[in-house]
Amino acid sequence: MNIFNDLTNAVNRGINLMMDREIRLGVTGLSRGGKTAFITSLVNLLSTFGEVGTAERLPRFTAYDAKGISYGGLARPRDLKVAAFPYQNAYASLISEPPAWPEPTVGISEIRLELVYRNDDWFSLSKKNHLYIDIWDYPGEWLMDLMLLKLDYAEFSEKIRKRTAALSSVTDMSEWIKAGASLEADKPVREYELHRVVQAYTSWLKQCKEQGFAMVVPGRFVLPGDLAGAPILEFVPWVWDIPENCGSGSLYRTMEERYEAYREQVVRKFYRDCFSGLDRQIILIDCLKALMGGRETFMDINDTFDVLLENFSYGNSSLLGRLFSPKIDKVIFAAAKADMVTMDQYPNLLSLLRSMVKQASTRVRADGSNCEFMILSAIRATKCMYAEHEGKQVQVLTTDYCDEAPFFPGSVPPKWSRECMEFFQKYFEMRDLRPPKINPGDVIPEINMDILLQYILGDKL
Ligand SMILES: Nc1nc2c(ncn2[C@@H]2O[C@H](COP(=O)(O)OP(=O)(O)OP(=O)(O)O)[C@@H](O)[C@H]2O)c(=O)[nH]1
Ligand SMILES: [Mg+2]
Repeated sequence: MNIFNDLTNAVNRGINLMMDREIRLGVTGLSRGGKTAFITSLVNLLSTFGEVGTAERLPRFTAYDAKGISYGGLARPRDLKVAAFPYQNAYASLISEPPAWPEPTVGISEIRLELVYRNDDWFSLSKKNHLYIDIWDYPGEWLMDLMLLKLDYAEFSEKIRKRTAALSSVTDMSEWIKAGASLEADKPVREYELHRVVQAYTSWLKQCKEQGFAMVVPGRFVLPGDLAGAPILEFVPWVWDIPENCGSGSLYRTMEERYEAYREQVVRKFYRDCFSGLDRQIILIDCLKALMGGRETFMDINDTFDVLLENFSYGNSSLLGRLFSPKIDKVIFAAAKADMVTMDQYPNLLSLLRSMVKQASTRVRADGSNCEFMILSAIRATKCMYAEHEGKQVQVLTTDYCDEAPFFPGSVPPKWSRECMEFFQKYFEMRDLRPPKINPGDVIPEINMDILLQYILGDKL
């Protein structure tokens, strides 16, 4: 029965792919980058398709009216073993009193939605077409692990060794470096001693994460999920001299085996589950946070996305290609949480985003993918208004909370420079905004989601 179901699924998927009736949308973003907020808002919007007022709410999603789209409901997920994306919980927390942001994600989940739209082909018997949108959510901490796919244990160790040199003045790594130096790589593993070093290394990774660094690997060390306490997480990069005779059974070889097992059984599986076969990709970047973190964190994000995107397959998707080697034919880089700045800062924010992902986006484009940039807020927590200041009209932000006065957060530089960054760090007011107040049943307020919908769905309908 199972084999029959699997076969039916595979055949259905094949037909959907050939008919171009499926979009596998990859939502890519670091921890706290806004992935869950984005998916929640997207599902919320799609579920209003067909209702009165939707076209007016999404004026730049021109395909909506042109194709008479309506929401077809939740579709059968592709993988029945994966948890369902907790949309109802996320929406419930947004409309609760007081409203709360969706919880940080601790595992993988999937949601598959169906859209129904008018079939204008004169030769077709059916008047309706169906488009399935498949989205996966996951903890941002695990995303960085994708870079390990291309590194063996020695290369991984070398990468971390270089990082320790680069970050020695901005993070404190003395504990694990010192503890690790007393390990004997050519002797049999002594689990208790190794465990102490693993813990110290994990504390350093957590510190890096808190300081806003993106390259925190292995990601499962900071968020182990169901692997907590498993031996597969008991290794550290070897950043010390390697003795000549590290035979089988030695500490070095044992850690190498564990790293390889981690790479194959954890990271490759994660990649297969969440990222293989993507058609379209949205890359969410929190530019303001990166800039606030200082030069090293800003550069770190830049380098990180460059390395990360190497793991995806970009290019034009032909009919057969869709079936046998799917490629991402459209990528959108979005500066997330744009509601944290006033509208007059949007051009600068966009320009900052472009400068941050210059290398990565150039490569994506060179591979033949269509590539766009935009500013976005999936869950808009502020409104931009005019207020009088020293006799002039200036833009300010207001929130739904009457205990919060209108404020001007500050200006955003159009690109990175030391002076601009220092000015930004000193004067920009980066508030922890509370979510907007949403009445039950109301649509989640957002910025530019209609542009995004037109870009990712417009040509598929
Ligand atoms: N102002 C504003 N804040 C946002 C928006 N989207 C997300 N946030 C903030 O960013 C935080 C993280 O958003 P999430 O969507 O949970 O981020 P994530 O990428 O899913 O994070 P992980 O699950 O940890 O990987 C939220 O709790 C909000 O504080 C937005 O559109 N506007
Ligand atoms: Mg999340």
